[in-house]
This record gives sequence, C-alpha cells and structure tokens, in this order.
Amino acid sequence: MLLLNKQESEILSSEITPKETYRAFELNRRQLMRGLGSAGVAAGLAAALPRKAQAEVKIDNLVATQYKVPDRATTPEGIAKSYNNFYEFGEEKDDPAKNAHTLVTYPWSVTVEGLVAKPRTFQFGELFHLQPMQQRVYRFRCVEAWSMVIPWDGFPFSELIKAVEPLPDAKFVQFLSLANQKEEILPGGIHWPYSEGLRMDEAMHPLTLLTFGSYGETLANQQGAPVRVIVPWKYGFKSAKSIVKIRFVKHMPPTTWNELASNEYGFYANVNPEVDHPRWSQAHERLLNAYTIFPKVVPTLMFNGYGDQVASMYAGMDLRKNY
Ligand SMILES: Nc1nc2c(c(=O)[nH]1)N[C@H]1C(S)=C(S)[C@@H](COP(=O)(O)O)O[C@H]1N2
Ligand SMILES: [Mo]
Repeated sequence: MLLLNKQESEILSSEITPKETYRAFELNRRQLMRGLGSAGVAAGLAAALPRKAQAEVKIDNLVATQYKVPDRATTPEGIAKSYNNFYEFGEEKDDPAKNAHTLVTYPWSVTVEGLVAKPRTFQFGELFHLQPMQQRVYRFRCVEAWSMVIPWDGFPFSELIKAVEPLPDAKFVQFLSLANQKEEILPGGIHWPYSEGLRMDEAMHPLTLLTFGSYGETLANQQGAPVRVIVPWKYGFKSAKSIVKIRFVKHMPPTTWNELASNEYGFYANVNPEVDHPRWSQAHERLLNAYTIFPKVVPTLMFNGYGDQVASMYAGMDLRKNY
C-alpha cells in the first residue's frame, strides 16, 4: 500500500470500500506514516502547547473492577484516540485528533448548580481526587453503527451526586461542555455549548462513569479532556465531553442532537437493535477493535449488552416512542 502515491491509494480504496470503512483505513495509513517519520516534530509541538489540567494529577493505583467485556477484544489505544466524534473540532473522525490540541484545559473547573443542597465549583484536582479511580472496560456504541471496547478510568458519577445532595425536585441532570466553538459549524446549525442529559436514576446508576482517563492515562483532548461522562448502555452522543457545568433540573433539559433533529436523536438514546435510526439500521455495528480495512460486523446488543443491569429502569416505557 505504501508503494502507491496518495492519490492512487485514495482512489482505489474509496472505490472499493464504503465511506466509513475507507475513513478508518485512511486513518490507519496516516498513523503509520506518522509513526515512520514525524515523531520529532510532534514532540516539538507538544512542548509549545498550553498547560493541561491533567498535569496536576496522575492516574495510578487503579482499582480493579468486574467491568469487562468477555466476548470482545479491546480496541487498540491508537484507534480509540484517533477515530473520534467531537464536533467542536470538526465533523470528520480524524478532525478531533488533529484540532483538539487547541483546547485549553488549564485552569479547569466544573460548576455543579441547580436543584442541589450544596452547589459547588470543583477545581479539576478536587474533582479528580473525590474518589479512588477505577478502570472499567466498557462496550462503547456510537449511533453511527460503529463500536469500540475501551478501558475507561474514572469513578461512578453517583459519588459526585451524593456530594452535592440533590433536592427532591431534581429529576434530570444536564451536562454542558466547554464552548470551544464560537460559530455554528454544521449546515443544520448546531448550537454550542454541547448539551446532554440523563434522568436522575440513569445518572445515579452505578454504570455511569465520571471519566478522567482511558488505558491508564489521563484523557487525550480529542477524547474530551479533562473530564467527561461515559454512559455505556446509550449511544455515544449521550456521553458529553470536556464538561464545565453540571446542572440539576426539574424538567428534561434541551440536548444538542435532539434540538438539531429530534426524529433522529431521542433524549433516551438507549442502544436498541430493534429501533432503527430513520436513515440506517441499528441491528449491527462495525467493531473497531483492530487495524483492518474490513472491520468485523457484529449484531448490536439490546442496551449495548448491559440489559441485566439497566433494563428495569425502563420497565413499562415504550422504547419505540422513547428512543
Ligand atoms: N462535547 C461533545 N461531546 C461529545 C460529542 C461532541 O461532538 N461534543 N460527540 C459525542 C459522540 S457522537 C460520541 S460517539 C462520543 C465519542 O467519544 P470518543 O471520541 O471518545 O470515542 O462523544 C460524544 N460526546
Ligand atoms: Mo456518536
């Protein structure tokens, strides 16, 4: 493949593979090229970058947990950190890795406000040290029908909730990302800051992880540094990145994707192979856990395989209506 010049290889691979597969391939090729030549350049650039909140902290003494994915190989770190969705830094899967170095994560604080007895602004270091750090290997399923298996490092979001003591009226939690992007960049007009939300029981659920790292390292900017949430039984867009505000509210909060296209992106967004996205099936997913131009396609699991733990929260709800 390396014997072809760029143009030839692009024409060839874009003709024979679907667009998404081609992108993954193209990414792998570029990673290979980078590895071959530009390590020195990258190191020089890194030295000139702004300070990071994570410089204050270190992920060590990770607590082992029972959260594992027995049936699937873990996604290589290089794929997890170069094939991302972070629209503030571009629409293509390789844009965040290219552009998110401009994200300034120091100083960083997270304000918790709204219907809580103890509203508080946490400096990043305070939040990081609130609880011991656990590593959990989770399935991660994007609404675009690809998935990864990623070891995330964090602690249950419920620990933060307990620390601020929600009032009885708090029924939902809203997450707001840093407004990195001042302009509307999507043709349809996406509004910043990125907003996502969970119902209170979902936010309290032990699987919901306040996440500071992956693979035993603090988060890369493109993954939503320095702190994000991971909700493994829901489509990836529910897992807000680079969080600066957490708001406890009475009513279902407006969310970015739901506002953009409510018929495509519901508030619940539970992974569900039986409910198709209006433009594509959700029955299968491309498993991005190996460097290959033909990722394995596997059936998507109800609640992304976490049904035993989470299904009871939706008992009696019509999951076709509440998609
Ligand atoms: N602030 C913000 N958070 C975001 C997004 C985004 O564009 N902006 N994309 C979401 C989507 S669609 C997915 S699939 C995941 C991707 O996380 P990853 O790139 O770490 O795999 O982040 C979610 N969180
Ligand atoms: Mo996604």
